Amino acid sequence: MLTFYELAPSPNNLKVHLALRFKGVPFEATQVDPADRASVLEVSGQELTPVIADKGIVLNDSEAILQYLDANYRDAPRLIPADKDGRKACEAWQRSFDKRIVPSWLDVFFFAINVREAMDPASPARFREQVAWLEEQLGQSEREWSDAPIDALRIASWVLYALPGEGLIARVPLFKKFQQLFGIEAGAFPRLEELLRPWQEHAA
Ligand SMILES: N[C@@H](CCC(=O)N[C@@H](CS)C(=O)NCC(=O)O)C(=O)O
Repeated sequence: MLTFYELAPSPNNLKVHLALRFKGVPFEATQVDPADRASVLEVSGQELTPVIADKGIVLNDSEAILQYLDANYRDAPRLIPADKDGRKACEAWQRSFDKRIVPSWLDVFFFAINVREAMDPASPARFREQVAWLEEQLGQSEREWSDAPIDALRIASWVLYALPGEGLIARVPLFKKFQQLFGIEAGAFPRLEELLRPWQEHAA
């Protein structure tokens, strides 16, 4: 069975967790202590998570892992479009989305995990502004979001920190703190909540 070396509160790890659950790939998660990378170093030769070990192959880097899963679990639904144009559209979307959402997200995240002693008090509101932009995009976009699950997965791997759902909070209690700090009211972004619902299940 696939082994997933997981640092559960981290977004790149959440991305892989979501991908495994979306594709229905059975896996065993080994939780990584952020202060002790020995197991990860031993299995992969480097210290960063996520890492998977599967069928004699060891892989790090979340994007590489997603590509691997699509290439090696072909009976499961694809995450990333198989055609070049579809892939390019997803990459363009990711660039514009990351540019908007990540800066304010990072400030709150590093504060929540005690890497920063303080955060800019404006960061949660800045994050919510970008989420409002995203809600608008979901209403206006002519793209069919379900055509490229990777787009929704990428949204989920950032925005689930603000809208985690009970299952993710039960699995990783730190998500309660993230949810409180980001401060999004339930029902404020209905299109986004609908998009996130299956990913809340996959995250649990
Ligand atoms: N590009 C890599 C980045 C990996 C990465 O930065 N992992 C973080 C967790 S998300 C990590 O292990 N950081 C080291 C640390 O927190 O000490 C990926 O997408 O997986």
